[in-house]
Amino acid sequence: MGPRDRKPEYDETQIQVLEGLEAVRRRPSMYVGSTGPRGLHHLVYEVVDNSVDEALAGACTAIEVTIRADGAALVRDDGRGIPVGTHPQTGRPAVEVALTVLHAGGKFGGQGYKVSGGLHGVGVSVVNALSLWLEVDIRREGGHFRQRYERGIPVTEVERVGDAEGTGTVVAFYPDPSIFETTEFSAEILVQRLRELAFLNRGLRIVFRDERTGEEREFRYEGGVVSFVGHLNKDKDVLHDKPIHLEALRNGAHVELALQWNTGYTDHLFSYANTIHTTEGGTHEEGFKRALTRVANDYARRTGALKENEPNLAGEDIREGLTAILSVKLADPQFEGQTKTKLGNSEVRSLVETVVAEELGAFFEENPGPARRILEKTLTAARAREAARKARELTRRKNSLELSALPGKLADCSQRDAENTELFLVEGDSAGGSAKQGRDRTFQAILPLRGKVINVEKARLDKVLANEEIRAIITAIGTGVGEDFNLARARYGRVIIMTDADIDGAHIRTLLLTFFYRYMEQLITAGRVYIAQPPLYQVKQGKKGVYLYSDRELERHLARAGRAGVTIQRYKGLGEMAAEQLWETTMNPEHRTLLRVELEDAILAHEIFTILMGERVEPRREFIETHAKEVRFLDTVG
Ligand code: 0RA
Repeated sequence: MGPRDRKPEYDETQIQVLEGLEAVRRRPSMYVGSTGPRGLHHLVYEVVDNSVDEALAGACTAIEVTIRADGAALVRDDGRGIPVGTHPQTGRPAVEVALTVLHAGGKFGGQGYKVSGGLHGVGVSVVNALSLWLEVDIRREGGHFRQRYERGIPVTEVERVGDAEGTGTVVAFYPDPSIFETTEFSAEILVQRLRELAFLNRGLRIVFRDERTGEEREFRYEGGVVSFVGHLNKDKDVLHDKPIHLEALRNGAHVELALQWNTGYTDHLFSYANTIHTTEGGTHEEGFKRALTRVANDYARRTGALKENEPNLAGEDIREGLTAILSVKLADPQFEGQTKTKLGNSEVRSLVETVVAEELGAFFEENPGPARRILEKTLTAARAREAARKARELTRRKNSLELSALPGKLADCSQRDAENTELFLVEGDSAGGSAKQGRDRTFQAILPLRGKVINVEKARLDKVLANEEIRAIITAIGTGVGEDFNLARARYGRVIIMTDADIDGAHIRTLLLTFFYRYMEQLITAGRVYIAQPPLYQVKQGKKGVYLYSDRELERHLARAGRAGVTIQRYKGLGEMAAEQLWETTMNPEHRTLLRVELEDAILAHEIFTILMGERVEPRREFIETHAKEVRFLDTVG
């Protein structure tokens, strides 16, 4: 029965379908997170996840993702093909049900590692509802079938357009511009996620093609998470050549872990549940950390590296310089937390702990060389931590003495409400002076930075905490750092980095961002770190003056206004601006633009900071040459 044979207004399933699609279109953020770039790219991930499911079921070997020249996205796989036969409950072709009924999902009652919660697994029907058009192309049962939809509604039947050999699915779609702020896909964002998926699904071939530019990439990692760790450590000096790998399938759950220590001072544990990056951690991380701490302490005691009267090694010491990927796949993951990226299944904690303790214990026994080097590093870290503890106590506000402990150069605000207040970290004394004069002192605090900000990528905790500028920042913000970090203690709602628009300013900004990323990551993920945007130019024409924030704005302005009688002032530094100007252009919430620092893509951020601030010079030069002006992990906030 085709749509023309039906009376749509009386057809209950059809009405339900329209209502369902309408609900998605009315509140898209509920389904894909946002209508910004994040939500846009989520559409592609949603389709790709279905193809990955086919791969996990052993039915698919390759996935192709293409951004077509017209800007549409296309995902092709060689899986079994979405079924086209009649779906008994609705009397409609199964593929149409999958694409129009919310939560019908790809699989009808199939098992496997189904993703639930979070934003993933909302179903291809959501992608369909949010697309201007979508075309699905299926090869199955010897036939080639096709159907087209517009804004989620079928505009053709499922048509058999020919014969076909083999099986597979192609989904092509163009996001609805009336829903999304932008419909331009970013090759870089897609590549990042596709590579991650290839790492997390060992052996799976994922091809990316950007027909707008001709770029083509292929990802396939026979080493899976081991390759992933190798990739993350590629610009680091490592303590043992091969990442440690362990894997187990127990109680229907799959646990896989790769870990490798490097000579650095920070730890990088990236955990996943059903290939979703669990940035808020959860039970799998807890189980892993417990096991690692236990195994290392047992080993240190047994070998006599730790005497009976000495206290246990702390988890953070053991994890110093560790890069690890922990991936669990389970049937019914519970995602919790603010951003639904915290794994909640309690059975996973002991499962991971048991598996890791057994296998890692065996590794330590069988590989005394690496074990000894890791242990030595841990002991050094423990000593440094003891030294740092003292430094840190000075920077932690605890009691009624807190005010006297605040840095002397901090010009605090009068309000003490941590929601609406702002801390400006300002480069240089003269800009600091202007900012102090220009600010609204009720809610804006100024901390001028005059000394050198330490590069935290190259220094251990004790050194970092001994740095005067870092200490002032930590004390002013009030949250503590690392394991002690507590967002509830933040003294300000926003921390705003305000540096000059030159190379030195960019350098200080990167140093500060590296510090926040490595020591106060949650401040960033909570969306509380910003970058001020001072104007680059003031253009005057007669009595009228305007501020312009980029070369592009300047060009546009001059094209419109003409050049007659125009004077252009270029600001070299914040210090050149009068207090009133700084307030009007950069600090006044009514007029300013702030960039919010986003760290959604932790892997990309890790790579950028390692390259920008790490030991190796060559990758840094290459990076700067190819990405001279971009600050790619930043998103604009009006
Ligand atoms: C339902 C059932 C089966 C496969 C799929 C859906 C399927 C969905 C998508 C979405 C993108 N690519 C896909 N490939 C397959 C299993 C069908 C069977 O058992 O033959």
